[in-house]
Amino acid sequence: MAMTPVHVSEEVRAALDAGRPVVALESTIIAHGLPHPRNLAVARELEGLVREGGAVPATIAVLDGRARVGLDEGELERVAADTGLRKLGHRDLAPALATGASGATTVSATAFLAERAGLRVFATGGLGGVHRGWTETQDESADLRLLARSGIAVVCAGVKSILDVPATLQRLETLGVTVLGHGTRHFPGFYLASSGEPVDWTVDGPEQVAEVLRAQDALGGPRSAVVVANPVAEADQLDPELHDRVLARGLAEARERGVTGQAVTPFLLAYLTRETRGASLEANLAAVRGNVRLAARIAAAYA
Ligand code: PSU
Ligand code: MN
Repeated sequence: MAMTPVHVSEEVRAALDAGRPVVALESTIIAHGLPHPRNLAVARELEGLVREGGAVPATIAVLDGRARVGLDEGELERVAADTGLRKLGHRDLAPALATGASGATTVSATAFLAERAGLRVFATGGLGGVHRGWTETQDESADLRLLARSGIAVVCAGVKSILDVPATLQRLETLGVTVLGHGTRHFPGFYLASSGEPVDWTVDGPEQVAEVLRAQDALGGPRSAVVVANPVAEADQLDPELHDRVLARGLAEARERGVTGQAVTPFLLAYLTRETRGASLEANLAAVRGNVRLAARIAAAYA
């Protein structure tokens, strides 16, 4: 291919060349994880939070067969408004590029493209992982395998609580992905401050995370991600009792309706938003904002 398939925006390119901090943001959360039209406001807000933290935002998506690292306002609007946008994991990138397709990138595709572009820090809401009922469906997000091979720090509120959290933590251990609890000894629970599961390592503040990244750089060896698990504030979390009750119903409904594959995660997120009358959405947004703020400070400390 003559043209480079990964197009880095001018602003992001300039920041990278000057060694200034840049934070990657994914687009699936915008296109498929949040309700329209709130999603556009959120996409803009997240970019603004990165800037306030002294870093340059690089939202990543594939538009008309070109992978884009750093979107302009019109492109961001397209990601939020185009209902025909596909959901692209890492494995979908080549066919999307080859066929001129457009799509939002999941954690796996975003982490891959971010690393290709030379970024080190990435913020999202919650990672994908091992789904409940895995023994029957074999549904495990491609996020985990890709993170095991990407030298990127991903700041998240743990993994989505719709998943089997202990099984996902076990997979991360097997895959050799470093997991740090930021200011917590427990793995966060996405909508909830804690999943109840312990973490092996606790770090405090962006400077300490940057130290871990520098130590990883110095060690060399196979690249793998550092998951920075940053809990939502308890004041902003979803009521745990409501969470458990609505999630149990949502999981049952997904099964009854035969929702499978890529549709499972968006279905459950939308179900929770509807059935908690927006409370889960607010908790999700609070978590993402916190992650984006922390990611900007980590990128700045590392730069
Ligand atoms: N975090 C959120 N909302 C989301 C996601 C993450 O707060 O919608 C997306 C991410 O893009 C993640 C994807 O990669 O959900 C996981 O989808 P799946 O389980 O199909 O791999
Ligand atoms: Mn899946």
